[in-house]
Amino acid sequence: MMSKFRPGDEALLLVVDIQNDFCPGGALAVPDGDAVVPVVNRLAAAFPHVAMTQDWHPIDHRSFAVNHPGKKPYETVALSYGEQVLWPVHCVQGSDGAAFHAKLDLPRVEFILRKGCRRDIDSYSAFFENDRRTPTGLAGYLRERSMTRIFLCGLATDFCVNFTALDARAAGFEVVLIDAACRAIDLNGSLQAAHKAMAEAGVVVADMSDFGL
Ligand code: VGL
Ligand code: ZN
Repeated sequence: MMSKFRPGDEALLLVVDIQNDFCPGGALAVPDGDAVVPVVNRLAAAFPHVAMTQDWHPIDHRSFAVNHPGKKPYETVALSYGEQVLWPVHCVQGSDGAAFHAKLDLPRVEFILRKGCRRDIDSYSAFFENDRRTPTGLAGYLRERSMTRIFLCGLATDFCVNFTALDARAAGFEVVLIDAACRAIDLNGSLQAAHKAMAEAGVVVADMSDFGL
């Protein structure tokens, strides 16, 4: 079969936040989130370089509704850097919920980026925290490794994957979204908005056959 993409040394598969809390039964379950696990396992075999992100919050994190008296999950608050959705407690540092899904089988992962570690700033994007200014170091890592293209999969399409894709484009990387290996939270039309924003930013959408899979 012809494959449209032949990821080489310049390409990274970035596996976003496939953690227990984002899978069915977890604290912030993404519908059907665990369905991406076997797809990502297959996909990773087509990539020389694979990295992962891990949402990794302290228990007193400002994105948790319980840390805002009177507020409920999925309401929003104004924080110093702008509007922030309040989430159920999820991906607490060191908890089972923060662990990667047990069926992920990615022995060649080279790099794990933990994000959302600062109490006062959430971090959807793997490049910048939600203040849009505090870098995570990922852009520097990619540049130092001479990687120019990032292929994205994981959870959730409309939050962490979307913000990562947009920041990657803004930083000058080519970005390919592998839709079949992503699932969304879809809060108030956020999935449609994310697809539109990514398309406008020049994110290319791929399916599994593009990798000969
Ligand atoms: C995420 C909400 C809160 C994600 C992380 O991984 O998309 N969403 N924290
Ligand atoms: Zn989070």
